[in-house]
This record gives sequence, structure tokens and C-alpha cells, in this order.
Amino acid sequence: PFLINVLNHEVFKSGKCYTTFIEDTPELFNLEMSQDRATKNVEFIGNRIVNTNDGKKPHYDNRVLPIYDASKPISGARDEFLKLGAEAFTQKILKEDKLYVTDTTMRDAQQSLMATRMRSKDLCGAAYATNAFMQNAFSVEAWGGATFDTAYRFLKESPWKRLDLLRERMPNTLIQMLLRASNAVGYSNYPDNVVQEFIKLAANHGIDVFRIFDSLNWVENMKMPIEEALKTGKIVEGTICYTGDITSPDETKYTLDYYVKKAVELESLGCHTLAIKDMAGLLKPYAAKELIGALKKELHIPLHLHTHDSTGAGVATVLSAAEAGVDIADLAIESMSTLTSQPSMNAVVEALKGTKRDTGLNFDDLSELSRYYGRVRKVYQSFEADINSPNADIYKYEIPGGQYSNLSAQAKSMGATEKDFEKIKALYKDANELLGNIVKVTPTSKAVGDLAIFMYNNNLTKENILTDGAALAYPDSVVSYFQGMMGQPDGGFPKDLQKIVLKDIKPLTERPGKLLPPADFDAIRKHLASISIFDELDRSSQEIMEISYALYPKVYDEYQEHYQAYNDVSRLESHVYFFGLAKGEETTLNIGDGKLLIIKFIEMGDPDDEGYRTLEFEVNGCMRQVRILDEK
Ligand code: 3PY
Ligand code: ZN
Repeated sequence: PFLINVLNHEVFKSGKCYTTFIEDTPELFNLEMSQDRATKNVEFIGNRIVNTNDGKKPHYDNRVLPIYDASKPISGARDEFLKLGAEAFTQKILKEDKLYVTDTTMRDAQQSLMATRMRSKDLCGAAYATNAFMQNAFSVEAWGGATFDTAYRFLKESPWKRLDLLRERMPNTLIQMLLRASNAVGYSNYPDNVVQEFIKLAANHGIDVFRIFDSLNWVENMKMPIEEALKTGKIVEGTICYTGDITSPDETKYTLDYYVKKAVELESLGCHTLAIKDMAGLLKPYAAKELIGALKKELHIPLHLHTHDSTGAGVATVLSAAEAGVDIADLAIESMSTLTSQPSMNAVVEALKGTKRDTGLNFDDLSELSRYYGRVRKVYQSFEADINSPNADIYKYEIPGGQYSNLSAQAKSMGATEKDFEKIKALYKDANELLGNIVKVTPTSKAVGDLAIFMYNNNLTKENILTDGAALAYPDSVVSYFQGMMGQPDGGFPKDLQKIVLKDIKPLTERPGKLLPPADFDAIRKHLASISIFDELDRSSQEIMEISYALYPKVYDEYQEHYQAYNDVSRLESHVYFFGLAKGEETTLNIGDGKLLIIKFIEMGDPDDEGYRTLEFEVNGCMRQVRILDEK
């Protein structure tokens, strides 16, 4: 009402809008709240201008949303799921010829290409069209993995609000999440009561499909989350991470037999579908044929393939798996596909058109979504890795898609040359062997990467680490791994290195979640009440605050601090969120309840004695000044 009142006010209508307008119109004072919200958002933009872009912002076009026909009725996989229930719906898939597709663009694609920086604004911008275009698909993977942490940490927005919005805008589409079993959406095991509460809330807020994996394929660690997810009535996908090479004559650990045994075990736990998660893109096309063929023979539930295109062979792998009878395949919209991301949906859909495995997706629809993401992607360029071609050397080093780009950035930031990076990659391979030739995926992949960098920095090799490395303090992730905090690897821990890394710490032999003391939700509530308006909120809002704090206490506190200072920044256009405004540029901001602000950046002053700059904005035609500390 404040802005509407402002817009209707005589003075405003007369066009004589001046800086004391608010002071001269006390009748508007009771509407301080929206003014406060607006000021906080303007201060946020001011901060970006002063401390991020230094007044020199590159130009970005505003988003243009994808076009779809809103008048056509929509009926998607979720409608069938709601009608049939998890078991009957997934069993029905088994009998169909079509290759079902999961669109990973909103989760893994953006996680693997742009360090998980895609904001809710841009994801939700694609949601209505995605819901219309994915009617023939299985699901849209849109949540979990690294998106939870990064939403709070880097984007200062709530992952729960994102899920609520996506749920609202994609009513006919199954929303899928990636759950790191007892690591939930974090990097080490949580107490059972945290994982249980998280799964319950994720289901309540709209998750339909839980893909559950353990970073060591340790089924023992997956039982509790699988049971909890089954209780929600949603679709539960047991997942095995793929590593090694089943077609290699030298492969003795990660053999066809290894995968079949794990898959049968997961099926027996009641999973509705089974996923092969090839996080590094190691599954070669002919290996896919062999693996899918063998699993199809043994299993009675649909098989879902997840791969990355890091080596460049992704489309071939998916087509080969389709030929061998895989039921569902993960693919990303073209402009967000390939390299460290998933293979291109557009390419696979067209390749299978008219065949027995036709996906039923429409090529032009996918092109429309591809153009949308292509436009949006430009804003995120600075988060993208400097990787311009596929890397078949991944077959040798087994580095997962997302980690490859991180590792290359980490190496660069240490001043490492191309030759040094080659050394680090070779050390990654050695570190894997030193840790026991393990499955490498979040969080175990971090332990391998950290050990590789540590070896590089300390001149350690496979040969000298037990002597030269005996007295050193190892990275936290490596200690945590050897301590058993990530679970138990097949074949056990290499004892000699474990002793050196752990020193006096005693390793666990059991599931960490069983031993960790339960999170104290009473104490969490007290803490949240002391830093926010927790007590005034409804129970549903309180619950998501509690679980978010339980998962990421420090990150969540910082998010709250940011929220108090700048309010909800998630509605800003992404280029404004990341870079502020250029001089003379304006942006439209919907601050809720139909209130629109037009914010224009006019001028920035020099720093005063205390280092503050005064920035002048026009907000809906009224001058507004904010003082921003120049932190540079
Ligand atoms: C995650 O855990 O976030 C992953 O994507 C693992 O591949
Ligand atoms: Zn992945």
C-alpha cells in the first residue's frame, strides 16, 4: 500500500517529487515497512556498485522469458504419480518403450558449469515453460547437491523459497533432488535426527523424487535415508556411483559384479528406481551397454542413467544405454550442456526421434528453453571454468566434472602453470590409490583433491609420503575420511597412511550417524530467536530455519545477517545482484504484494573522511541517497 499511496499522492502526481516528500507526507509513515525494504535493497545495490564494480559495470540485457502456450492443458509425470503412487507409477515406466528424460539444467548442469551460482530468479524464470515442455519427461532435477549451501552462502537467498516457487510453477512435473545419503546436502555425516527432519521437510516442500547416493557406495550408510524417504510416499531412487572401467582387463575392484551386487541390495531396500551415477563421465559407450544390459537382467525396477560429458563421449554413452534398455536418462538443455555438464538433451531427443525409444519431447520447445538459458548464462560467465574442450584424460584421472574445474581454478590461484596442473592431476590419481582406490564424489572427491594439492605443496609422492609425510598435519577432509566420518570404503582404509594422518584420533568402524549425538533443536530455536524474528513466524517458516541452521550453522547465521541488512535480494535481476547498476541504468524490482520499484543509479560521490561514499539513486522518481563504506 505504501507505494500505491505514494503513486496516488497529490504531490507525487503533480510531478514535483522532491527529497523531503516522505517527511512532508506523514500520512504515509505507517507504511514504513516497504520503504525500509526498498532502502535496504537500494543499499545492497549501492554496496555492489562501490565494492564490486567500482562504478564500471558491463552491460547486460534484461531477461526475456521463454515463450510457451499457456492456454494448452498440461498433464505430466507428476499427474500420473499422484494418481498411481510411487510404485505403480515407476513400474509402469518399465513397460514403456520411450526413453524417459530427466532435465538436470536447474541443478547439476549449473552446478557443474558455473559453480552452482544460478539464482532462483533465473531458474524460476524457466519454470512455467519447463512444466509445459517436459510433459513427456520423467523429472526435472532442481534441488539438492550443492545448491542448498550455495543458495545461502553465495546468493543470499533461501533454497526453500526456491523449492516452493518451483513447486508452484511446475505443478505437473516431478521435482527431483540429489541427497548425499547421511551427508544430506552437506560435506560430512550429520546426526540421524537432522537427516530425518531434512527429508521430511524436503518432501513437504515439494520434492517428488529423492536420488540417494553414498560417496563410498556404502549401502549401510544409505539405509536410514532410504527408509525415511520411503516413509514420505515419494519416489526413492537408490544410486550407485560409477568409477573405474568395467571393460578394462585390469579392473579388479569396480567390476560388473560389484555394480550388480550393489544394485540388487538397493532394490531389496525398497527403492522404486535405481540410478547409475557416473559423476566423472567415466562410463564409456560400450561399458554402458554392458552395464545396463546386465542390470536390466537382474533388476525389477526402472534404471536411470546419470552421466557427464567431460570426456566428450556423453551422447554416445546415453544412446548406447538407450539401446541396452535404460529407462530414464539425465540430460541438460543444450545451452547448458556438454563439457563438465550433462550431454545435450536436444541432440539426444533428435537422435532418437522416430525410433522405438523416441522421448516424446519436442525439439522446438527445447530450442526455446535453450535460447533462454543461453541468454541467462552470460551473466554467470565469471563463474565458469576456463575449459573449452572435452578432456578424455578424465578416463585416466577419474576427476568428477565439477571438481575438475575447481581443481584447475585452485591450481591457477596457487600460481601453478599448465605443467604443474598436469602434475596435480597425476597426484590426484596417486592420492586416490593412497586412500584405497575409492569412489570419488562429494565429499570423498574433496578428500582426494585436497590430498593431491597437499602432496604437491609438500613435495610428497606415493613413495615418500609414509616417511616424509609422517609428521605433517593433513587437511581436514583427509582426516575426516580416515576417521570414518564419510563412511567405510570397500576394502577398508589403508592402515599405514591412516595411522600417519590420524595420529591420536581413533577411527570409527560404524556408521557415523549412529554415534553422533542428536542435534539439539531446543538450543537451535533459542539461538534463532536471539538473532531473528523467529518467535513471530509461523511453524513452517521456523522449521526451515531450524533445519537450515542445523545443516550449516555459520552459513545460515551469515545469511540472516545479510537479510537483516539488505532484506530479500532474490528478486533483483541477476546482473544487478552480481554487479549493481551502471551510471544512468535503471532496474525494476518487485518487492512483493504487487509493489514495483524503479531504481535508477544517478551518481557516486568521493569517499568522506570515514571512507563512506554517498550514492544518489532515483526510486520511483524520488531522489534517495545512501551512504556506503568503500571497503577497497
Ligand atoms: C553432488 O553431490 O553435489 C554431486 O553432484 C555429486 O556428483
Ligand atoms: Zn552429476
